[in-house]
Parts: sequence; C-alpha cells; structure tokens
Amino acid sequence: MPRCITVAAAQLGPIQMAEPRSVAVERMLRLLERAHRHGAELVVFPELALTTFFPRHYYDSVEEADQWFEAAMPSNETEPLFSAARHLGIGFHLGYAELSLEADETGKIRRRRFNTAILVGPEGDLLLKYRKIHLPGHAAFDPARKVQHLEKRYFEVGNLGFPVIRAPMGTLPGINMGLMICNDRRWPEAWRVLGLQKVELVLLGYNTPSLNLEGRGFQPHHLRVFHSHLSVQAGCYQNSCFAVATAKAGTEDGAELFGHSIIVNPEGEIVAMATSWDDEVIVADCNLDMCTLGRTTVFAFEKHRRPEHYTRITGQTGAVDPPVFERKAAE
Ligand code: CDT
Repeated sequence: MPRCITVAAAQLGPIQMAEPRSVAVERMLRLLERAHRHGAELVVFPELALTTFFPRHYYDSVEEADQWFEAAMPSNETEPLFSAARHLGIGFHLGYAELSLEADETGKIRRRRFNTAILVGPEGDLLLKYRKIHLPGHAAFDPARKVQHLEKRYFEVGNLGFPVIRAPMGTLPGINMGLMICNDRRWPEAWRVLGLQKVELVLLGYNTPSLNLEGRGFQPHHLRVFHSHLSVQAGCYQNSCFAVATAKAGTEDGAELFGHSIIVNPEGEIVAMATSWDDEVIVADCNLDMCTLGRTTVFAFEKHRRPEHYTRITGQTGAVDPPVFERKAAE
C-alpha cells in the first residue's frame, strides 16, 4: 500500500489593517471546509495568517505592536478554527505572531515575541511548534524605504531549532513533518537540517512583497516568484521531500504580496499552484514513497555527505575573501 496523504495550501488574500481577527478566522473556516470537500487531510495556512503583515508598519515602541500578537493559542478568537478542524478530522498549520512570558537565555522571565507556526493534529493535539529563525528586514525605521520590513524590530530569533516530528496524519500512522517560515525557504541550511531528520513533508507559510523594496536596484516581478519557487523546488529535490508553501496574496495596506502558493514533490516538480491573488485552496495527493528514491541514491546522506568539509557552514556567518592568486616566480 503506498503511503499517501492529500494536502492543501489554503492561500489567503489580503487582510487589511482594519480587519479584525474574526474576519480572518471566518475566511479560514471557509477555506478549511473547501479543502475538506476536496479531500484534504492536512491544510496549511500562511505566515502571520490572522492579521495584516504588520511588520510593514512602524511603532515607536515595540509594545505598541502587541495588538498584532497572540498571547494564547487557541484564544477565544482562534478556537473556532481548532474546533472546526477537529470536527472535520483534519490537521492544520497556522502562522501567527506569538507573545509569550518565558525565561530568556539569562534565565530572566520576560515578554518575548516570535514569528511562530504550529502544526495541529486531526484530534487537536499540538504536534509541533516552530519560531522563525531567519528574520529578514531591519530593526530601525528606514527612511529610504517606501514600505518598511521590521521583522528584526518586532521578533526575536526563534529558539526552537528546525524541528521535525513523526506523527499520525490522514490515514497514515506516521509522517515525518517539519516546519519553516517564509524567508527560511531561501536558506539551504534550513532545508538540510530538516532533511537530516528524514523530513518527508515540509510545511511553510509566507508573505512576500511583489517588489524588492530595499531600494538597491530593480528586480522584475516574475523573478521574485521564480526565486521563491526555485528555493522550495531545490529544497524538496535536495532533501527528497514534499513541501506545501502557502502565501498571503494581493494588495494589503497598499503593498502587494505575490501569492503563487505551491505544492512540490521530491523530484522538485510543482504539482499544484495557486493562480489567484485571493483566498484559494490548492490540493495535491502526495505519495510519500516518492521520498525513497532520492534518499537511497543521489542524496543517500549517510553514504555521500562530507561534513568534515562543511565546517564553514557553522563556523562563520559572513563570507570571507579568498586568497588572491599570485604567479610564482620562475625558478
Ligand atoms: N516574510 C518574509 O520573510 N518575507 C521575506 C521578504 C524579504 S524582503 C525583506 C521573504 O524572504 O520572502
């Protein structure tokens, strides 16, 4: 019997600043029902799915932005999502801004803010939590930018590593599932850490602007989508896994997000793609046995990896200059 699961990306159209969580949750409930009607057993919602992508807005004090964070999950506002998923017997992935009271590295208990994703099982169990590690953008207001990207201001770097769990999902007694969030998808290190835990299905949400807003040069719109897809397709191929990559799409508070949610197989092929910039469900049947070929041949890690030659990967952050070639004087 092949190991199959039907998965869905539940892309969200824009959520404006003025729209309360109840509106987003209501839309997500409709998407959950639609995904269920299409046979989905696991539904993936985007990064920061409950609100507008608020890191584009500057607040003098970080506390002023707390209105965008969830101090409890589930809360009164998000509980309908949990009960609907339980009722339908489907698992789901949800991205949100997390406000937690917990000890930091020094042992001090304080309010901490993370860009977080959770994976919830079909019976309502919290299977996995991930806090975003690669935080793009900047921490201070940047007057050169038309639109801010203040993730480094509002979030701490995630402290849960890149986790993978084997848990029941759909009709299968165990699937190895891992999480990353948005910008993480561009970093091969993130994929490899999941791959080294035999991940079979990577779930990720994203909010990516259609334009490069850093003001350092023009990047055509189609290349922005290409780079996103390229990253997910390469990650899946090189780690012999499936991925569901779900976007927030459309024009949100005047800023455009490019959508193009995809489901990718271990050959790196896109097997489903969203075509609207609105709420949309895409579905794919994933035969997890497809993960075996890559991981027993070209990417049989235990046979072919050479970690002794990869020490730069964990030993340094920025790139260093190579030695400069000098022609040896003739003897
Ligand atoms: N949300 C997120 O991580 N977005 C980034 C945009 C980078 S622009 C500063 C991304 O990599 O898609």
